[in-house]
Amino acid sequence: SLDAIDLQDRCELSNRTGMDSETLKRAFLNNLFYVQGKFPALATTNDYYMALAYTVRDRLLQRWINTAATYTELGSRTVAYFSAEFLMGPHLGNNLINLGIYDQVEQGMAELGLSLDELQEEEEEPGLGNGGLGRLAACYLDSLATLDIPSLGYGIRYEFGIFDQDIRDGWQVERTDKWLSAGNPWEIARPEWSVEIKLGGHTEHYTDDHGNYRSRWVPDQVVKGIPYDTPILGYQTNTANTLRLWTAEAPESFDFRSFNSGDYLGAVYEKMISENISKVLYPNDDSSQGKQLRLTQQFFFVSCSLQDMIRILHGQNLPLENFHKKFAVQLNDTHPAISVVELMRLLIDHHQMDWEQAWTITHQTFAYTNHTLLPEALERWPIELFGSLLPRHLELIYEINQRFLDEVRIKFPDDEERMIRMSLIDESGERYVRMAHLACVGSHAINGVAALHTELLQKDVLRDFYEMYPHKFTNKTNGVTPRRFMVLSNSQLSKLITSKIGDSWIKNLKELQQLEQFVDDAGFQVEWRRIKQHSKTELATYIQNNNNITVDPDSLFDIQAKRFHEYKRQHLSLLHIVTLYNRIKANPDIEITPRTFIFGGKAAPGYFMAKLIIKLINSVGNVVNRDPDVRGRLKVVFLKDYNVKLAQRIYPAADLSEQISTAGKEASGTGNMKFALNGALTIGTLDGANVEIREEVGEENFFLFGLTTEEVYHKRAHGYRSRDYYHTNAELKLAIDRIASGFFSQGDAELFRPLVDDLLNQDQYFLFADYASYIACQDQVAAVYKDQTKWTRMSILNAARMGKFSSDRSIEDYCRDIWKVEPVNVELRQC
Ligand code: GL4
Repeated sequence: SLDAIDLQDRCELSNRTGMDSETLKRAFLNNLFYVQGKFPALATTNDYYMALAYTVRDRLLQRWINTAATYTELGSRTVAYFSAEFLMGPHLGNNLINLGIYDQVEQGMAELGLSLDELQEEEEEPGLGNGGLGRLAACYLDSLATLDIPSLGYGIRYEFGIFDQDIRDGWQVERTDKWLSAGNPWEIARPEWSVEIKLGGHTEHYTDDHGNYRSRWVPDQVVKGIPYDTPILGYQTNTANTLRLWTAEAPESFDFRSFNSGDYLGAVYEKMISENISKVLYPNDDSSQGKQLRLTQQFFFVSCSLQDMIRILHGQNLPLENFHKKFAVQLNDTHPAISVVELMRLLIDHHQMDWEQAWTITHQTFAYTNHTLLPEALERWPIELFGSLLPRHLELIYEINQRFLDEVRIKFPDDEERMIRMSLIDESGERYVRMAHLACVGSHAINGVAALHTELLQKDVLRDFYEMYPHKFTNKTNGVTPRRFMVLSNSQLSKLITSKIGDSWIKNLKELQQLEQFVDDAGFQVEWRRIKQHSKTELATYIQNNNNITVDPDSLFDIQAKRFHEYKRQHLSLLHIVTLYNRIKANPDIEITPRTFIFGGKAAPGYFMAKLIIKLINSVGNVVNRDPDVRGRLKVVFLKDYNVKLAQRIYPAADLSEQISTAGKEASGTGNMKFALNGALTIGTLDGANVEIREEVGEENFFLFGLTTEEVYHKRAHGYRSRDYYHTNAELKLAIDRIASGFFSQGDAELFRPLVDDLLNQDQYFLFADYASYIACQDQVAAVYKDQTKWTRMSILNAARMGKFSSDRSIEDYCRDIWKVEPVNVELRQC
C-alpha cells in the first residue's frame, strides 16, 4: 500500500528534494527530458526555463505539503487576504532566494553553459495588478510566509493581466498581456475544489418547517469557480502558504440544458459569457467605473473564497460558529467588500443561522484597509445594477442598513444629516450602494496605510465612521519585502551589507542600522559608490538596447517610476526638465549637473490626460536629447512597459527618487520605500509615507519641498488661481510658453493645449503653487550631487534607516493589532 512506502525512502528515491548543486543539475536535465520532452540540442530558452522552474517547484512542493498537513492537524487560525489584485512579479528568482539556493543554481546552470539571468528573463510575469495596491498584496504574502503565519491569498486568476505597454510615436499603446500562453509552471489546478456561484434572478420568501420566515435566491445564471493554487514560500523557513486564484467556467449542467434543446450555439454563448468573468483585469488604478462586469468579478471571487473557507472549516471538523475563530479576513480596499453580505447570506440562507449570531461572526471576521482618499476611487454601485445582479444581497444590505442607522440614531440623536451621510445607500440623486460604508460597518477594524493617510481618513473621508466607532481605527504603514527588492534585485549591495553586518538584516531589517558605523569609512563609501555605479551602467545598457539613447552613468539618475496620474505629478518633473533646458538655451555655457531623467509607468487606457503627459515626456525627450547645445548634459528617457521585472532593474540604479504627489493625495506609496532602501535620496512632498521616511532618515537626508496638506486645503478653500503664479514666475512662464507654442511638438500648438489650459485654469493638483519650491529644491539636489562624499554619506544613511519599512514590520502590526494570529512552526516530515 501507499502508506507502506517509507517516507524517507520516497524522498531519497526522487531527485526532487536535494539542494546541492549536483542534484539540482541532474533534476534539471531530468525535467528537460521528462517534462519538456526535449534534449539539449533541440531545447529552446523557454524549455530550459521550464525545466528549471519545475526543478524549483519540486522543492517548494515538499514544503507546501508539509505546511498544509501541519495547519490541518493543528486547525491553525488563518489569515485570508482578499484582494482583486496580486502583482506577484516573476516567481523563479524569488523562490531561489527564499529556498536559499540561488548561488548553487546559478553555478549549476553556468556549468551547463546557461545563464540564470537569461532564464529569469524568460519568465512571463503574472501582472495581476495595477500598481501599488496589488504589489502590496504580493509583499504581504511574502512576509506572511516568512513570519510563519498560516495564510491564504484569495483573488482572481485573470487570463489577461495588466496590459503590455508599447510606445508608438511617443504615445502609449496597449497590448493584451498573454501571460499564460507559454504555460504556468508555478500553479496547480484544483478542480476537485470547484464551487458554484449564482448570479442575477430574483428572491423568494417562504416559511420553513419551524415556522421561520426565510428567503432564498433563485438565480438566472450559475458559474463555476475553479481554484488554481500557487505556493508562496517564506524566506529561510519551511512555511509555504497558498495563493488561491479563481477561474470562471460554465458549469457542465448548463451546457446540457441547452444541448438537449438543440441549442448548441446558445450553450457555447453561455459558456463564453461565464468565462468572461475572469477574462481581464480592469486597468484602472485609483479610479472606479461602476461597470457590471467588475461587480461580477468582485462577487465571483469573494463567494468562491468564502465557500472554500467553509469547506476547509468543515474538513477540520470545526463548527460554523467558529468561522471567525478559524479565519481573519482582510479586505484589500473595498473591491472585496461585498463579502460582508455574502458571508451573512451563506450563514443565514444556507446554514439557517439567526441574524444576531451571523452578524457577530461576520463583523468579527472582517477587517478593512482603505488605500485611497481620491473621491473617484470610492466604489459605489447603482442600486439598479446591484439589485439585478445580486437581488438577495440588496435585501440584506437594506436590513444591515436599517439596523446600523438605528445604532447611529441612538448614538447621535436628532442628527438627520449624519444619518443621510452615513447610510449604506447614497440617496442624493441616483441611488447607489456605498461600498466603503459597507466595509466600515461590516468590519471590526479599519486602517489606513500611512500615518498621514489614516489621520486624513479620520478627519475627512471616514470622519463620521471614526466618530461612531473610534475603537475600530488604527494605522498600518505599508512596507516592502527586502527579499525581492534588495536580496534578489540588488545582490551586490546585499552582499556588501552582509559582509559588514551579517545576513540577519534580511529577516530583521532594523539591523541595517548597524551600517551607520561605516558611514564615514572611506573604503565602505567607495564600495557603496562602485555598486551604485555598476547598477547605473547596467540600466544604461538596457536603455541603449531598448530606447537607443546613450546615457552617461556618471550623470545623476533622476527617476520617477509609478502609474501615471495627475496627482502624482509626473508633469511637475517635466516642468523642471524644460526649465533646465531653457537655462541652457539662454546660456549654453551654464554650469549644470548632468542628469538623466528616467520615467516609467502605465496610464489607464481611458485616462486622456495621463496619456498626454506620456506623450509630452517623449516629445520633450526628442528635442532635449538631440539639441547640440545641451551637449549631452540632460537626457530624458521613457522606459516602456514598467512592471515588476523592470522595477527590479530600476531601483538599484537610482540616485534620486521622485515622490512629488500633491500633499494629501498619495495614500502611502511603496516605491518611495524601495528606492530609499536601495540608497536613492528622495525629493518629495509631505505626503503618504514620505512623511515617515523623512522622519526615519532625518530631515537633513531628505529633499523636502512643497505645500503641506493643510496649506493645500487652505489655498483651495480660498480660491486658488494658478495663473497668478504663471504671471509672477518668469521661469515657469517660459516653460509653459515653450510647451504651449509647439516647440516640443514640431510647431503643433494644439497638441498639448488641453494640458496647458488645465494648468492655467484649474491646476487642481497645485503644480504651479509648488513649482518654485520644487525648482529651488532641485537646484539644491544638483549642488549636493557634486559633493560625492556627502551624497554617498546620505545614501548610506537612507538605506541604513529603512528598517521600519519592511513588510515584515507591517505584517507583525496586522497580526498583533487586527488578526490576533500567531506563527506556526512547520517541520519537514514527508516528501
Ligand atoms: C494605492 C495608493 O494609491 C498608494 O499610495 C498605496 O501605496 C497603495 C498600497 O496601499 O494603494 N491605492 C490604490 S487604489 N492604488 C494604490 O496603489
